[in-house]
Amino acid sequence: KKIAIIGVPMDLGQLRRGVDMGPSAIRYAGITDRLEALHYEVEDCGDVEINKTHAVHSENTNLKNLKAVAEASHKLAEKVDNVIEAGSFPLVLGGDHSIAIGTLAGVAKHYSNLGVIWYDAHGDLNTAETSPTGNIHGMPLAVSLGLGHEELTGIYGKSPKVKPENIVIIGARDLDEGEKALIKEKGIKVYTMHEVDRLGMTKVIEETIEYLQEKTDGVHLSLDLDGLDPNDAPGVGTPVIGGISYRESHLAMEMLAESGLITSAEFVEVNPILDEKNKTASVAVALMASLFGSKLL
Ligand code: DIR
Ligand code: MN
Ligand code: MN
Ligand code: MN
Repeated sequence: KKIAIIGVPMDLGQLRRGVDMGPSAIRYAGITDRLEALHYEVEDCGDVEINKTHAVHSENTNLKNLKAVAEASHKLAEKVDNVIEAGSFPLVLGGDHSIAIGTLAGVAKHYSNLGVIWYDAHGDLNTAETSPTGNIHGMPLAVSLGLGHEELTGIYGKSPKVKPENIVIIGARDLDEGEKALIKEKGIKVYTMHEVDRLGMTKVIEETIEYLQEKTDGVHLSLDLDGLDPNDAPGVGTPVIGGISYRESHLAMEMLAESGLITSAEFVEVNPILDEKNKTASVAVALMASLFGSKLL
């Protein structure tokens, strides 16, 4: 039972500075100690280097900081690949959600039918054509489906990295028009907040496990802290009211832990500058502990 922590101090996938300090904030909140207390062998691999001097606007595209994001994604993919190769569970700490492009590229090399649980207020299914912002953190799931700029879809091997029928989005409540169209076109399974309210988190996770269990050979959890309600996770760049509660999120992590389904994970968008006394990083650490089997009794 080995876990490898990989920090990604990336803030170029969106416009609010400070999310690059997410990995530090999560380490400060005690992630290594929490996981070691659960009897895991934890290796902190340090941070992927982000070249901020490449953070310039590319020509012929509205994608902000494309070069820097692509370069970091490649480095992260390589790191994740090596960690899995060495027999460890990759636990990636963000950084903005653009890093999922690299994480999924590295993970996808090891599975022929990778499943993805996307826990987020947003769909992250925009492309350069549909994005209202040009921010790449709103695009990583589309990129992993093979949609978007080839400098991103082409990172680290085959594209697509994941099939639409192997994706489950949980917590969505701010979907852009192009994202809604893509969800319908591809038949992607989405539990918006409507379904979370209506079914309850127990049913949502039971159905998610049943949906992915048979057809996948590995499942990646990509958890954007803005999936949670801003009252519980205020330190995020794009908060959306009416989100998943702290307890519902723990329940989800606990059920996923019991299922043994998850083979890699990332926790992203923790911005300590926007936070209240490192509350959001602490919530992230608590959720990671639940994901790795921590119980109340
Ligand atoms: C928005 C925000 N849909 C965009 N996306 C965010 O810029 O594409 N994703 N915040 O987590
Ligand atoms: Mn996101
Ligand atoms: Mn989000
Ligand atoms: Mn939006």
